[in-house]
Amino acid sequence: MSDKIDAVLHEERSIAPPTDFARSARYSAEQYRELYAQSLADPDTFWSKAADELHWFRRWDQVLDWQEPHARWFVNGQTNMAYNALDRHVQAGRGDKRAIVWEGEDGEVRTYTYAELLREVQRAANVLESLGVKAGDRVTVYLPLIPEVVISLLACARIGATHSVVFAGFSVSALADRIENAQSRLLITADAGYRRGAQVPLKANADRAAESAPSLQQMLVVARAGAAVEMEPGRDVWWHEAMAQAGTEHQAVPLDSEHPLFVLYTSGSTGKPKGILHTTGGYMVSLHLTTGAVFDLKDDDLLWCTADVGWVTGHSYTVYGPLLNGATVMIYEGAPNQPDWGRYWDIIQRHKVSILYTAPTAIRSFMRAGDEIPERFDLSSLRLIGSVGEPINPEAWMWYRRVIGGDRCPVIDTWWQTETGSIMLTTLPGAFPSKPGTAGLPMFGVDPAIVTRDGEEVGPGEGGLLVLRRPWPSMLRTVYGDDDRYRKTYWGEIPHVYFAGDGARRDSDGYITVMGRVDDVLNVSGHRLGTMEIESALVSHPAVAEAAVVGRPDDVKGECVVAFVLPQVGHTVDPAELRQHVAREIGALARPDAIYVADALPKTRSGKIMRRFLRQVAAGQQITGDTSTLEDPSVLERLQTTPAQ
Ligand code: 6R9
Repeated sequence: MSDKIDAVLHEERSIAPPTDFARSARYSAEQYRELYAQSLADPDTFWSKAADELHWFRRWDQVLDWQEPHARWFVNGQTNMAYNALDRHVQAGRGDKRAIVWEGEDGEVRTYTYAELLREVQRAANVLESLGVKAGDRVTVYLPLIPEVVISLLACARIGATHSVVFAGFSVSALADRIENAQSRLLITADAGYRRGAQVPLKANADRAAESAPSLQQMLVVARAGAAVEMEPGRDVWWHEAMAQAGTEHQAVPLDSEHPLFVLYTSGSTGKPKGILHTTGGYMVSLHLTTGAVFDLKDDDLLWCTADVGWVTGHSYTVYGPLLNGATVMIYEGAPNQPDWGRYWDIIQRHKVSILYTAPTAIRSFMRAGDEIPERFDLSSLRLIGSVGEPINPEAWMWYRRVIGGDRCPVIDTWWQTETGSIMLTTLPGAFPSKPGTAGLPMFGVDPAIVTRDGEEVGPGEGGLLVLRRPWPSMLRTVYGDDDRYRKTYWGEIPHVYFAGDGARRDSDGYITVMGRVDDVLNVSGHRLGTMEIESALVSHPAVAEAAVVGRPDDVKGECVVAFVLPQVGHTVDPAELRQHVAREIGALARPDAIYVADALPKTRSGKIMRRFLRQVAAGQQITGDTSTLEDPSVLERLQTTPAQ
């Protein structure tokens, strides 16, 4: 893969930041430029200043010790994540401020002030210690999106136990693999969780996983759903019983800056999931900085990041980043269509959410359901809306801005990864004009480049591989238990730079557009096309709500374009017209050879389209490979019997 990726979709729109927003924004364009320049020219000063905004039990001796590919940040510093996220605010007299507003799928609402959350976390830290959990031990967390998940994470961080969250939608074997890989001694779970009204038997799953995970010694079980479960004497403890007995005093443990904070598993395109390891000090500093800057946080904001805590977005921008900033977060337990597609808008209206951070897959589902649904609600409390997780198609971006943002809220498209820990690329709201579908500029200290396989930079507008040329505080430290895989995957592909695995291009203003995973690139008649651009062209047709594009081997062209499309509700897709539309938007080169009109696409539980299965469908092959991370495996069966048009 030595070639460049052709950039074919020409998006010319640029939307200036609203004047009101810009006037009170944290950063102007000039301030950003000055600080960004400093962050590269004098990183020691820049990062020392950022770290000094937090509490350290012992100050660091050195900002960065870089022995490629291993970084140590804030060397020999001692701090504590939970202390900075909670105690610091309570001690400063902000204990009465709301930390969490939580809403269950059934409508129950619970709020925690900072003082209340601190008490719960202190109790939970005492519970963990009474179970014998010590700094350095691993704790797997398999919980629904309820306040106890936040309390568990912070309690682990408080005592120095390394948490490993496994999304509650994952299967028994996925859970067992992750417990085993992390060698966790404790599992925190619940009797059951709710998913679209139905109960998910978490404790029963955990019991089965425990059979093949010998490291596991104990289970702490939250009573969430009143489900009947078996409690194994000597191994299983009810959360509420243990919490009732625990004291509310607990001193946060001073931990080395490089103390492991969490492991989070992310699927590689091949092989077993990788346990991405993050440590304490650098992650904390990056999260404190980026949450304040990117979301332009104000004291009275209510920030709603819709991601489950099972994903990195939930770790970073539901839990750690906002709490480090003393912000109030909205957390909603359930699905966006419970009881109907108006649920998010109802939550925003009732709780007066001011910042919404969600994923393109959700945005496209809302588009598909129709404008009339959000239009029934008062969304005027919103002042900023954001997107993360996938490339956002320009049409979805425009829809998001118009229908949800009322043509008033800046839209931030944020590119980052489980591995990067925090937001790497975005357009700071209020400082710069946004371009639909384009993430934008690097965050402080981030040094991106677009290169060929040989590491040579490509010119403006040309597509290539996205790399980061220097370490940043919240970068992954290794792949848990497999440092070799860390070296090879991230620092071994292209010499001396971090390889993100994504294709991207940079325009003459320096804005970077991320075009998707490099594995998803097509080669049509010698032109390398990113799937995202063809998908964006498809979605810009009024009859198409969502699209996924893959390549199919072709004798003549090398590869040809195969499109899977979901019709917009109330529309029918005319394949001939759609082909013409793509040809008009991008060029004849990208015209799909085959179009499948589908009722759903195969997605992971975090909403990312799994194109490798679509490639198999398109080629008429058997489905092979691990389908365990799919939200709904039956989608594949249906697609296999759908005729291509
Ligand atoms: C935070 C998160 C990472 C991959 C990443 C890229 C894709 C995320 C994106 C984006 C284009 C954006 N991605 N944000 N692509 N524009 N704004 O999603 O982490 O689950 O590890 O996924 O998601 O392909 O490499 P993670």
